[in-house]
Amino acid sequence: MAHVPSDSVQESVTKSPSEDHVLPKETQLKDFISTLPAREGWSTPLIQYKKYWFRRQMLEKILLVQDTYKPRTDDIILATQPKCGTTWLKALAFTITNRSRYSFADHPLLTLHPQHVVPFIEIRSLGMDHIEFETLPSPRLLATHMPISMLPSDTRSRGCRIVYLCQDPKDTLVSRLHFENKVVKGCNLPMDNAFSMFCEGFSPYGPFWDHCREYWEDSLARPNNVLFMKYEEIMSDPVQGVRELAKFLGVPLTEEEESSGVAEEVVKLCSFETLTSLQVNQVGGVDAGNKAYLDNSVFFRKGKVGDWTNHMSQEMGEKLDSIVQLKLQGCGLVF
Ligand code: PAP
Repeated sequence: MAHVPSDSVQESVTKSPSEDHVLPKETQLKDFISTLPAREGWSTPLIQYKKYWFRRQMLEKILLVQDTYKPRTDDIILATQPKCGTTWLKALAFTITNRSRYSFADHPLLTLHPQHVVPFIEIRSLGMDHIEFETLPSPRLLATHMPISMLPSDTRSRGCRIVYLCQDPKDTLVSRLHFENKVVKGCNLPMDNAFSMFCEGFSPYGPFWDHCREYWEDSLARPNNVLFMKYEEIMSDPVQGVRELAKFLGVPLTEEEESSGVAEEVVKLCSFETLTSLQVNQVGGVDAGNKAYLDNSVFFRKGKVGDWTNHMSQEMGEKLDSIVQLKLQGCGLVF
């Protein structure tokens, strides 16, 4: 019988939903979520669950997928915090893992948005109304923004492979602010407010540093299962990034592929320039509810490292850097 934790909010901060209770039905879930701390500031209020902040709908889904998503050993999970390069990672991983099926001249990404080709575990993906995970053929390529500690525990026991992509927090914040203001009708959040909230660890799926740190530490403990990548590193040597991804995903580039320039082809197809030149990524979109409309084009803005300098002061950048540095102290992860 499904039930929600009855004791207190505190319980939700210390125990995992998959650990100690059968998952609640949706109405019970809503009741449970209404007992959690909520805070306004972003375009919609965020709810705190186990130190992380989520939109209500996301949290409902996160709790539900503990029950509905059954990890398979060969699942590949692309994990990011929002605005850290999800779209790019989806394009790269999809192209790499499907390269024996599709030619570059007639590739699905020429007519499908990268967000369409890899479904999120906990979010209704752009262009996909309902995904029956069980019906997807193996190996499944899936995406998530969930912290690693909130992935169903079977992802670990079954040895699923996880690729985590993170990005400099300053650029992530800038990207987040633009996205929020563009997607949500009537939202016009100023940078100063967004900056203060982000620095407090109050952002969708934040605190930023805890999300990165969890994946980072797991990548050190389980290097064959968790690959930790940085947006800036792929950007500075994308061919090497493709090689690294292919190797980790169990489909390393062959000598023949190396000499025929397959990695370069992958990089070119998935580049910001190519993707933004395609009609599918320029027009259309979906109503995401809650006054939000997701244009296909909204996932492509600048695609540049260091754009933060155009949107916040040097002092703000230094302040955020020092907060993140302090929070990540001792774990070896630096930005
Ligand atoms: P999501 O987490 O909401 O799915 P995500 O894809 O992480 O969004 O964020 C979009 C960012 O990735 C944008 O960054 P910007 O706002 O700083 O410009 C977007 O431009 C960038 N992006 C999208 N596609 C690519 C790509 N092919 N190469 C590099 N960056 C990309």
